[in-house]
Amino acid sequence: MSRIKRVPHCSHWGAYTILVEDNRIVGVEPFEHDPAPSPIIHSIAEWANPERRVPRPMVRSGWLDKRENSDRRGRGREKFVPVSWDEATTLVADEVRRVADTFGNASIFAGSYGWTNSGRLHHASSLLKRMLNLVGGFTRHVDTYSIAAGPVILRHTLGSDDACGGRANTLDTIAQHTETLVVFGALSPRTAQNEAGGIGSHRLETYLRKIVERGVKIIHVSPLKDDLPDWVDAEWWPIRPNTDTALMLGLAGEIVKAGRHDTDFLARCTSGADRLLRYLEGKADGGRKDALWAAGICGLGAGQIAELARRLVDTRSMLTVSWSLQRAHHGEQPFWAALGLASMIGQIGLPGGGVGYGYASLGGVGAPLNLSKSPAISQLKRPIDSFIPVARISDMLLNPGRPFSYEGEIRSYPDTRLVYWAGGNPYHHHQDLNRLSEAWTRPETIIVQDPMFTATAQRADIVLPATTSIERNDLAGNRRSDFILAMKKAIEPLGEARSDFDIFNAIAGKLGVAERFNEGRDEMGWVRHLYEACRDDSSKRFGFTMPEFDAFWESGYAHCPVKADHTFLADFRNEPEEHPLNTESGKIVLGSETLARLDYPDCRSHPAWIEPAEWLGTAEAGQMHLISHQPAGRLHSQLEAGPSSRAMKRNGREQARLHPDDAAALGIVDGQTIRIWNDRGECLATAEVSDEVRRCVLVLPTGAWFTPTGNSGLEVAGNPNVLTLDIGTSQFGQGCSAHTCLVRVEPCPADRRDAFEAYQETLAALAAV
Ligand SMILES: Nc1nc2c(c(=O)[nH]1)N[C@H]1C(S)=C(S)[C@@H](COP(=O)(O)OP(=O)(O)OC[C@H]3O[C@@H](n4cnc5c(=O)[nH]c(N)nc54)[C@H](O)[C@@H]3O)O[C@H]1N2
Ligand SMILES: Nc1nc2c(c(=O)[nH]1)N[C@H]1C(S)=C(S)[C@@H](COP(=O)(O)OP(=O)(O)OC[C@H]3O[C@@H](n4cnc5c(=O)[nH]c(N)nc54)[C@H](O)[C@@H]3O)O[C@H]1N2
Ligand SMILES: [Mo]
Repeated sequence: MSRIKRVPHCSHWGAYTILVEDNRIVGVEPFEHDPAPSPIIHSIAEWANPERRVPRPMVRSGWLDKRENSDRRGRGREKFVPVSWDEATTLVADEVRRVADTFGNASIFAGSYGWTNSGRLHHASSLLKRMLNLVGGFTRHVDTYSIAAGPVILRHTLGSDDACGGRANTLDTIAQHTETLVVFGALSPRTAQNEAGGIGSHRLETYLRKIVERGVKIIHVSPLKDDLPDWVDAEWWPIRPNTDTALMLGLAGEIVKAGRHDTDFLARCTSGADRLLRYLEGKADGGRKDALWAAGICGLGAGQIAELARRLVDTRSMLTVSWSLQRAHHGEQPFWAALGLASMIGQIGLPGGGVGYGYASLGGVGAPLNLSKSPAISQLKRPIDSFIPVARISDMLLNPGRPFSYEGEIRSYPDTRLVYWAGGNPYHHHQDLNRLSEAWTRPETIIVQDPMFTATAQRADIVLPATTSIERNDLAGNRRSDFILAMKKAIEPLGEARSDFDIFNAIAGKLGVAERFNEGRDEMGWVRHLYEACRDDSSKRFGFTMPEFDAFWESGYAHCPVKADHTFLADFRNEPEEHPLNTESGKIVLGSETLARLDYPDCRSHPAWIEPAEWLGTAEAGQMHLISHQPAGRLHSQLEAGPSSRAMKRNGREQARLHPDDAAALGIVDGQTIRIWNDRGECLATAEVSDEVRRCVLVLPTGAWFTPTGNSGLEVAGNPNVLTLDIGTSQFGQGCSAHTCLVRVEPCPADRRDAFEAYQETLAALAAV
């Protein structure tokens, strides 16, 4: 008779106990200390479904024959040939050596962006970088798809990116002190489900309930009403996408026009305020920036804007800005303009006042700050300094040697010969996937290491099957989580899959650096070692005792030392000279000497409204603004076939939300298949007609597995990245501009539907190795 085993585990969406019987997952129970567990925990059994897994190491047939001289357009078309692990790791090691010796290590691109699993030992891209740093290095990436424009501009204007990395005012102080809360974007349990590296307790709703109980006045600025839960009593301002900068500057200008800006705060704590004031007063480029000016751009009422401007200075006011706002063309501006507005109000550094970024974008932003070290395996020292801004991958592959600018410097793209991706899915995350497909034909060799046979893995030359986290031991934790959590092995590896650590250790062996890679530790040796480093740190620096390793491993969790009730920049506000910021002036930069010198038209010397490349202000009749936000029932493309993800689909496709008036005008009814297209691509989705969406806006979540069909390339699963725009936010930040995108929509023409079935056959043939 078999017995049910209880196995503590954790993922980016939280901790849970896996119930296992005979190597099968028979249930999942939420973590006892989690007040609001994520439904995604009930999808994890899908990892054990062999249908979407890479069964064994495989090599594309054309590459096996001709290596670097293969026809690279065979990627995603030719059959894969199974090989042994020994053969696969030899091929990989030989390729690393060949490219490094012939072209130099910068020709190896191992940025390998992606969320992988929450385990801190088997963190695929960290291990890849650790291995390659032992053999001469690689070209990496800087910043993330989540945030790039934002942290770049904040590092320059606040001296660090703490304000968008979860180190601004904690939500408990906002719940206690704020009187007027302006939410730009979302404060949503949808996104707060996840935290990079795991989360113990989901507390957003607890704080939101306190905010609601205290009767805080909430203004919600977003094209989508359900970016706030429906039980939060807020005034919804359905703004035109990508125009928040104008609203912020209009509010600031209105405050200045009334002479109510905090001149004392501006003088003591900011530099270059004159540049911004001149612009707001219309002395720089003609027009005064006030409520009327903003209303015309944002599609809101001038009266409500003027009234809010008064409220912001009359009450304790806090601005929260979602990360999504900077994932758009000129994404630096809303982050900087919010800082400009908060400086005019003058409440930065007061409890419940000022500005913060990314609340609820991840579950730990706004939670009490985790003070001690969080577990991480070292990537070791970098022998070379070659990088690209993360979202410039297609630009890099298409334009070797071409110069690019970033943070005020000019560098050039390397000549990429080898791409190694472990734990990320560019055919999920990158914009303009048809352009990426062209760029993908450029490197000589592409290696992908993933448990799943993703669109990216299907387009590789060498595919290495990694285990999922439930097939090995690890630990989770990060600087925004109040717990370190055990991730114990629940089931045996599927097929021939091996852990990321074992795969890289084997390749390191073939490259002659295994001892330095593994430092003599095996899996459990490392798990223990990473935990002990955190335990030591919390005891030495904070006198906080975490349990011994064995007790932690047995119970599945350990508390970390945290600081609640945190007010960002309180010390700086009180004594700016004693606590200078790491900026050009030591103060908050509202007018930048550096940017004045650089003289970029797309990132000027003060926060400014600069029209995005695509927006409703210049749209033709019938064009709609596409918002491709984060999917509710999964993390990105992960567990896309799991029950929590499938529950969000209709007719097997992602749902695209649009306003009833737009639907009526376009002849679309709820539940109908629609075709969405622009010059870059086309996809299908199921229409969901809803009055929670602003007019002329279409909301289609990311994460559907990229499924292009036959010759037309029509994408049939509903992946918005066939439509999105692949340009940098500006020459300064070079972030991704996913949220800047115009599309057209129509009921799906009948002939397009058959393409779906045809493609299913192609896929089945490809997988049959
Ligand atoms: N249009 C549009 N596009 C966007 C965004 C948007 O708002 N709009 N958002 C962007 C953002 S913020 C982000 S962060 C990115 C996310 O982009 P990604 O992080 O690339 O997306 P994931 O689907 O999480 O990809 C993780 C991959 O790791 C694999 N994996 C999981 N566990 C393991 C493991 O243990 N080992 C290995 N080797 N692999 C593993 C998974 O199977 C999956 O293929 O998408 C970006 N793309
Ligand atoms: N369930 C789930 N949660 C996730 C993820 C996931 O894949 N699934 N991914 C995680 C990751 S990697 C990240 S980086 C975060 C991202 O966190 P966010 O960037 O905060 O999330 P998004 O869903 O992209 O955007 C939030 C909302 O911003 C609004 N918005 C978009 N453009 C504009 C605009 O121009 N103006 C205004 N005012 N609002 C706008 C949209 O209505 C959208 O719903 O989410 C994390 N959380
Ligand atoms: Mo992200």
